[in-house]
Amino acid sequence: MKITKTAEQFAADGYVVIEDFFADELMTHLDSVIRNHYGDDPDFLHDDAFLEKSKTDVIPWFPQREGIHDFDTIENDQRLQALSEAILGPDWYTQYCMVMYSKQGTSGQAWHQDCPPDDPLQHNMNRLVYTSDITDETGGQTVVVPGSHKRGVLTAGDPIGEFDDQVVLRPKKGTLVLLHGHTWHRVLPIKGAYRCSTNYRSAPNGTPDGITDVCVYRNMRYQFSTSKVVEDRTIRYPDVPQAAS
Ligand SMILES: O=C(O)CCC(=O)C(=O)O
Ligand SMILES: [Fe+2]
Repeated sequence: MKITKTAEQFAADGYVVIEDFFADELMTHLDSVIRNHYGDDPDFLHDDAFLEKSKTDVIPWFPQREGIHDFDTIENDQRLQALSEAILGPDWYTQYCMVMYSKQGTSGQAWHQDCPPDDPLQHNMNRLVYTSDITDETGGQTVVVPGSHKRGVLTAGDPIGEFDDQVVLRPKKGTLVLLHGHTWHRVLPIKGAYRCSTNYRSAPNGTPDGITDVCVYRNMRYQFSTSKVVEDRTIRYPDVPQAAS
């Protein structure tokens, strides 16, 4: 892996995919820790209104906050740290390690930006690790719009519509995906038994800790800490002209 080239590619595209980054045994182990934690039928954390409006069906888990250390190996990986530093600059920091789990038949995630791009320099970076294969059969593919981290705010519109220039990613077991928080991205519906990714969220030095508290969807800006829609972005069509009486 050429660190400088990878960082340049990230700067241009707003994401980068590196296959076979993590060893198979480590992935198998973490996948089983994740499956054991969630069990067969985990409950959704968010309220129904959020699930309905956001078209987002993920159940987050923060293992390190519960004293589970299995996930530290990735956090401490020297290659991942060097790559993070090359992209985020000196004194970048880790925000948290979050597992995101979705059940079979759920809708994945609608298009979003993890944080508002109002200030282009303030952003998070997702360091996504996949502990099992994501294929067209399992569903749950991650979809990105290359270069969209430089296009400002995600356009309002259909929360799950397609973009002409979208690219579908099918990360395999052991793949690392680095994803800029302003890049337009989504997750397709889940067809397999379950779908999970583990995100080691990070940010450049000086980025506020709560940078991802407000998420931008195509139909709203949503604040997680207050469970509130802070901006309605639903497209309103002009009124049909009234016939003269
Ligand atoms: O799980 C994925 O592939 C993407 C998850 C995501 O949207 C994120 O980590 O912000
Ligand atoms: Fe995201």
